[in-house]
Amino acid sequence: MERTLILIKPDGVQRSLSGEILSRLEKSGLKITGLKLLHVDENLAKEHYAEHVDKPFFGDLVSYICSAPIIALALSGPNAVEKSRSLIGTTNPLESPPGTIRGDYGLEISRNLIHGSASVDDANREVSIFFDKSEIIDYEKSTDGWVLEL
Ligand code: D4T
Repeated sequence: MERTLILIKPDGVQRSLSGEILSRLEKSGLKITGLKLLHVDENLAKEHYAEHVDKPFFGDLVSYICSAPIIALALSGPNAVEKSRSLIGTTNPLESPPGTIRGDYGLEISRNLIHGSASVDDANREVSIFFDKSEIIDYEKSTDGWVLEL
């Protein structure tokens, strides 16, 4: 089953939106298979955002993600990457439609509340950065057959 990495960024946690965001993701049918609160250090932030190292916003991005605790979660399900990205919305909250997490709760690109892996390859890399294998739990729910045609 496909898996993706979601981060509820420091602004999401500080604004007490963690429950709301988790609830939206969970209600989609995607399954929480990893979950933790952590304070990202500079090394982890630089590894996670390595693709942006040459961008002008890189320094601010690293200090923002390190500024307060975040919640990391692994979500599993068919097309988990694409589905969660559609629930999250576009990078800039101003352009993100109502009904998306960023569209409903964000105002600025540099405070966009949540990260979701952009591709399956990114997801595999990012899940392994944030979670040890032993922290990912695949399990069945009695409702699986009501979410998916098994
Ligand atoms: P993440 O990676 O946080 O899920 O965001 P996206 O996948 O939607 O967007 P991204 O990788 O292009 O950007 C990563 C991160 O950088 C912030 N950002 C981005 C910023 O502060 N200023 C900018 O001009 C851009 C393009 C927002 C998300």
